[in-house]
Amino acid sequence: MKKFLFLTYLLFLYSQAFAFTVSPNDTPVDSSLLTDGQEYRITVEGIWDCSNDNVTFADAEWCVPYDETPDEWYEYHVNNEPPDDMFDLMIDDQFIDWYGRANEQSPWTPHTFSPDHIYIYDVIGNNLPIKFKIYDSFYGDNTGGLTVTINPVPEPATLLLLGLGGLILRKK
Ligand SMILES: [Ca+2]
Ligand SMILES: [Ca+2]
Ligand SMILES: [Ca+2]
Repeated sequence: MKKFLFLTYLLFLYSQAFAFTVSPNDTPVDSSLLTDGQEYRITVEGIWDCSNDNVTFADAEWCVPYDETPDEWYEYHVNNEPPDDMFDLMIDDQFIDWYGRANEQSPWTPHTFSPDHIYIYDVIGNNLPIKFKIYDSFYGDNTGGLTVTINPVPEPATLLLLGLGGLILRKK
């Protein structure tokens, strides 16, 4: 029983996901340290108001112009050149292809619009924090923000089941 409690405690420590808000301003936000070699899934959710001339709202990857139908989200490349995506949520000063999905049954695919504005990106920890920043040409007219959650992979629930399975096998 003691072993089980200790294992549960370890899993609890291991499963510490962290979540924070990235505001659309000039100041990057650092995550906590990511364990070296550990895989993590970054999930970002939400929209923010960018108020630039021909765009009002953006999520982590796509944006929508105020003078068009609200569901016509599109990609706005700086100087019309990918991969510099205006309003993107950048990781460590890099533009990335956030993975989206058309609905909950669809697989996550790179640079796909998510109607629920949830996107993911998997990374391997290297004992450093990850730097998040929203890209914009003018920050003074922005409001809102994006919520970032970082979870170790596999999910803690899977780890708990694996741990229990190991204990049961050992008792046999
Ligand atoms: Ca702006
Ligand atoms: Ca983009
Ligand atoms: Ca992008």
